[in-house]
Amino acid sequence: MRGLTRPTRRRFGQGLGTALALAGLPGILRAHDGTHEVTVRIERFAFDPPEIEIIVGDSVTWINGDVAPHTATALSGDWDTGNLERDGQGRITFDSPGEHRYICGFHPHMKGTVVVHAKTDG
Ligand SMILES: [Cu+2]
Repeated sequence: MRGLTRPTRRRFGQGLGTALALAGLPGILRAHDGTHEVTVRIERFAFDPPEIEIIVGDSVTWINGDVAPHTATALSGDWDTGNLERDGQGRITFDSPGEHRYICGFHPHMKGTVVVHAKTDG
């Protein structure tokens, strides 16, 4: 950092702030080693199971067993698996506690919930 001009330093600071803000969003970060993986099947235009509970740091993989394409898309807009063709998989890692309701982007009547619990001590 030594020797940087002031405008350069300010730009660097802004960039870092943006990166940290993105890192704080659930679902943006990739899975860490040693965390749990949970699978949600998509069958007959439904998420199975429709509600799951996980711990911070866990990942959820959606697998589409239908011929029709589906997505798992957070109502908050924070995360989205993107289009999943038949047998396609989409994986999201949850890095902060909260309740995430989601739908299929193609079929909004398909609803699911991911409840992310904080890590407990011990
Ligand atoms: Cu769908």
